[in-house]
Amino acid sequence: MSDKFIPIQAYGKPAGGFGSLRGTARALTGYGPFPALQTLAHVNQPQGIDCPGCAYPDSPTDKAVDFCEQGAWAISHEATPKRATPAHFAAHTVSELRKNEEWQLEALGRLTAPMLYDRASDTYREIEWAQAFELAGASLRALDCPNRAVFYASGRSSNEAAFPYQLFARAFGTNNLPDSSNYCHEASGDALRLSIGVGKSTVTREDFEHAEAVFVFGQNPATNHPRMLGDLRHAKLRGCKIVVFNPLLERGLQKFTDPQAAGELLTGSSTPIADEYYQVRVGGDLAAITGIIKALLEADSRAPGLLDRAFIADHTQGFEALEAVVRVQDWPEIERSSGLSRAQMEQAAQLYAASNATISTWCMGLTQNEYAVETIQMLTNLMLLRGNVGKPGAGLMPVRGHSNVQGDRTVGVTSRPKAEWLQGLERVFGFTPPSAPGLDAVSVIRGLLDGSVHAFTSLGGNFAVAGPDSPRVLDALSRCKLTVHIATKLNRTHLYPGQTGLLLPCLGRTEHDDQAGCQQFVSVEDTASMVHASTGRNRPASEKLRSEPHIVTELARHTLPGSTIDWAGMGRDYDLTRELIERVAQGAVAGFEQYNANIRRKRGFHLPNTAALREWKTDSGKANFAPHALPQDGIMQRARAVHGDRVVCLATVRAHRQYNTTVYHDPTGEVDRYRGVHGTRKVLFIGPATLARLGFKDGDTVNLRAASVDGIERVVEGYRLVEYPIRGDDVFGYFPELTPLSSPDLTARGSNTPAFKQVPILIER
Ligand SMILES: Nc1nc2c(c(=O)[nH]1)N[C@H]1C(S)=C(S)[C@@H](COP(=O)(O)OP(=O)(O)OC[C@H]3O[C@@H](n4cnc5c(=O)[nH]c(N)nc54)[C@H](O)[C@@H]3O)O[C@H]1N2
Ligand SMILES: Nc1nc2c(c(=O)[nH]1)N[C@H]1C(S)=C(S)[C@@H](COP(=O)(O)OP(=O)(O)OC[C@H]3O[C@@H](n4cnc5c(=O)[nH]c(N)nc54)[C@H](O)[C@@H]3O)O[C@H]1N2
Ligand SMILES: [Mo]
Repeated sequence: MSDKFIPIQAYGKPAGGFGSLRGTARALTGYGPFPALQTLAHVNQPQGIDCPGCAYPDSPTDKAVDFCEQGAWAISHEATPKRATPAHFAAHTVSELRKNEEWQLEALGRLTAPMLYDRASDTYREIEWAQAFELAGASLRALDCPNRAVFYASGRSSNEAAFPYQLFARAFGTNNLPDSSNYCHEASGDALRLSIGVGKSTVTREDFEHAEAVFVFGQNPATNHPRMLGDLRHAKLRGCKIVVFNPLLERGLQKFTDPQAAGELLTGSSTPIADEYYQVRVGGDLAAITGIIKALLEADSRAPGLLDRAFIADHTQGFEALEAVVRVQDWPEIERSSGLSRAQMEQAAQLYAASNATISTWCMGLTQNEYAVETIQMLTNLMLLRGNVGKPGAGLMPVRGHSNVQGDRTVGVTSRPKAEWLQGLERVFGFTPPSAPGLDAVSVIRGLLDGSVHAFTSLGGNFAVAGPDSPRVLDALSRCKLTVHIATKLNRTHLYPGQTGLLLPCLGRTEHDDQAGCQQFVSVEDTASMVHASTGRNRPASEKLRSEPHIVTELARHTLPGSTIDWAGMGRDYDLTRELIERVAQGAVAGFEQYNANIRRKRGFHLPNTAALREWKTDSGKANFAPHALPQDGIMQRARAVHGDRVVCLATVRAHRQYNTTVYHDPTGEVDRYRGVHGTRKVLFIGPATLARLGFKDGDTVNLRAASVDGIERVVEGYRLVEYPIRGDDVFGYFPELTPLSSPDLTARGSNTPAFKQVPILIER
């Protein structure tokens, strides 16, 4: 990234603190004297802007400041003064632009005008909006079947954009509505729906004030949900126990100085976060949780009273089956598979048993594994054993990524719609939507590779770079008849246009959205199911930008000329869209009654969570214990059977200075503060024992080759090995650069989430 190579240094300080304040200041100054500072004052405030950074809930009490360093970077990059103008595109062919790294594309700044790819000159050229819509509509109508088209959504768009988007796809005739959730928390939703009848968090931010223990699995909140660290710190100061499961010793989970707490900042003190830090193996959580359940059951049989028998009897089914499965798992196998000792799991069980209200949170460390659904169900089993669902201070909390990924799902963006939702669409709009499931993200990859997908539309995101096999998927996109990208910034996926290739620039969430003289606001749902308004204030980056709802509805109007749906109305009056969502949701999603009135309340409204109310919308009408034995086979075993025991397990993670595929350029060269990385992203963290076993040493430069079993070569070159305190054979590095090593065949069972944390690779000199 920068020419200056600063060696990797261990980060000895607590996370947060002045480093975080300095980082925030860099976000503000690195991009000039723009509206970002004013903008930040409104972030996550009532009547303000919802931070596009992450989906962590806002503070339920009034806080003058409720954003973080990472949010400041996300916002300052949207509010950048830099522009990727038509002149820039005229001066650089698409082939030239492809030579840029991700951060360089991002650094070009905001897109300013609608553009069409011109094959003869290999450039994107400005066109009129009306022409863009007509071209897209004509190409879509020319497809031989609606299922040739795909409508991808990244979870950053508002409900008011996502709702017409899914309506458009279905009125066009397809459920091909993959979303970033397919790459992310799909396994959480699948596991929870089967176990407790609802695929969302049962926890609200208030619960953190009452929890006696919080178990944090596979999550790095200092980088990805910094406001959560504030909640953990407060909980900790009250005496709540924090128990972490993570193969990496993440700094923020060890020690944290709250940059919003003046006392700690000035005295240089910090709060230790984790009471216990269990370094599980990658993919070892299933075994670790099995061990904790086993220890709990054993302790309860010695001294009864540790299980919530009344809850188990009244609210659950399947307890005996769970007991039977867990009883036959032996400790040596559990220890080997989890990477933890029996004593550690017994200790975790004791901490769990001593708490009367426990929250479990998790993120990508659990979902992007082959046995993700099984793992999350075992975690749910553990929580059910002590009635930790549906009481204050307790519950299950998948911590979502994109700021409105949950809302997009709620308003219908999914390739597997519920029958009630489709019935609602039929009732309100008078057409019969397709009922066959559509393609999820990984199935779209296959469809692109085998040529059965002909048209690709995206509402945000960086589809190809975010998913497995990116180089092949990018090439396949350029063989499409149509590509349409609705985006704020240029990214690599846009640089592989189809026969008709459109790039449509939209307003960001921070920007003032005026429709026919009337200011509009949008709504978003956070990970705790709070739906609240977001009102942009900044002057749009260009006069030619259109809002996402406008672009989506105009695309629909031009594609479906005979449609009786009021597309134009939804494009200019978001109250109408909310009214339509409310009507479709009747009988399908509870909580949208009086949407337009409630969204105008100070902090919006909460969508009720049936499991949190102990109503179980499952097949059995109870919370289901879903037992799973330890797997006898797995991605790593299969790869080792072909490539031998030099195969190691690569988990791809985020650095501090990035937002998914968006890599930020920090002028100081900082890449990943808490892991001590400066100057380069091409590092591979590796444990001392693995280094020795494979005959390498710290600092060696290596190539990484996927231990593929499908005969396809996947290689990245020029990585530096960094010795890091990792136990066992797991290695770690950054996505998106390492994503080309992932194969679409390696996914979580059932949910088809790519196993981005379990990529079998070989390290070569
Ligand atoms: N600033 C910033 N914020 C973000 C994002 C961003 O890129 N930048 N991305 C957003 C999105 S879309 C998402 S989904 C979230 C992602 O948030 P996280 O899930 O925190 O992100 P990752 O970097 O993927 O971190 C995964 C964590 O899991 C650990 N881990 C890996 N494998 C395993 C395992 O098998 N078991 C266990 N127990 N742990 C494991 C890793 O060591 C790491 O700490 O963040 C959201 N917020
Ligand atoms: N190897 C590996 N791969 C992963 C992961 C991993 O941990 N490891 N994590 C996965 C996860 S959890 C996720 S969620 C996916 C993310 O996958 P995506 O959501 O597809 O990717 P992003 O990088 O978030 O998308 C960034 C782009 O969104 C556009 N954008 C930004 N803001 C807006 C807006 O307001 N409106 C519109 N229309 N466009 C906007 C910009 O053009 C920007 O370039 O990546 C997945 N890929
Ligand atoms: Mo995500």
